[in-house]
Amino acid sequence: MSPSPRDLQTIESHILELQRMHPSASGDFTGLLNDISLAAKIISQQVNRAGLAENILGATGSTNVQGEEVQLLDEFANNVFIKCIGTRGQVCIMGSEEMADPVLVDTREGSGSYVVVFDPLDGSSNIDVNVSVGTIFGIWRRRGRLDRINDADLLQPGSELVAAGYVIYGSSTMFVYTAGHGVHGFTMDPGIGEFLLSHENIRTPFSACMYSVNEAYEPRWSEEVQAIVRQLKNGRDGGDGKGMTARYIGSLVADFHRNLLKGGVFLYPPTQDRPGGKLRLMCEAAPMAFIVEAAGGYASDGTRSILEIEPDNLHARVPLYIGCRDDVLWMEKMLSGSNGSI
Ligand code: P6P
Repeated sequence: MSPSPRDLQTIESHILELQRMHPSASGDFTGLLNDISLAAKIISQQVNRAGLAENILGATGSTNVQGEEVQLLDEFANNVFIKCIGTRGQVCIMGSEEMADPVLVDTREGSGSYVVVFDPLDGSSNIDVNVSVGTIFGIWRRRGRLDRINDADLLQPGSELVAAGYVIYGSSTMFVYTAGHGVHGFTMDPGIGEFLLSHENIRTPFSACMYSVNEAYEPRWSEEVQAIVRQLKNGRDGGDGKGMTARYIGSLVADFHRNLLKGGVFLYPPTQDRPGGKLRLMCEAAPMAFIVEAAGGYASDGTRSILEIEPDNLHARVPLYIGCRDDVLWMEKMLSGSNGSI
């Protein structure tokens, strides 16, 4: 059966359609999203060769601002992102999970309307064992037309995002994004090197059938979190006794993507040694919260919506409960007595 015209929609044409919805658009946003999809194609090509290519696998021997061992592919992905989005004039600040400080792209008055914060290769410790990894990005609009860029432009809450997305480098490479008009997924056709629309207007189920959490940390959780996970397994107290199944990959993009499509909840609660949680607000939690809410889900730090949180620094960390709306709201209620802390 010949594919319908819709079947052959590339990400570029999809983004252009979005631009047509805003007649006054300058085309900068369209260009930026296309630059990000170009970066994704380049990173995908290297990730898919990781086992074969010389000096692609393994660690660089350095650690990043997070104190994590930097993989060679982390560094590659970070450089690709900076080259693809930092040289076209749409961006005024870039923040990366791999870099301690933000990169100011241009301080001239009136240039660079957008701020991009990204995790170039999330879950990269899984690369050497061929487990899916991903890229996460959030796009904010510059707040003021100032002659100097400042923290007010960079440190914005998720509620101010204009777009967010992720790329999952898995059995296939998928680019998933929202610009506030639904969540749409594009699958890479390696034969033509294009992302083609494959999952239009993704909606996540209201209730979850699976939960994702690293249960090795159970002894270090609060009693409230321990009670939540017990009830995720066995069914909510007073409910039908039907519990959920467990799925945990240890790569946020992979766990999030599966839960988004199938209906699940992902938890990264605070622990005694990590009272603020592990995941980064600006380059992980906020973009994923923006996406899941656009798909009908919800994301919380245990006390409030992730999208409400004003970051106090680029690398601020938060506890994260994200996925099907009914289950995350229930978890927030269960935690309300503990105000989410340990
Ligand atoms: P843990 C990867 O390092 C990451 O940032 C996320 O992709 C993932 O969800 C989480 O950390 C896994 O953390 O402590 O379970 O290994």
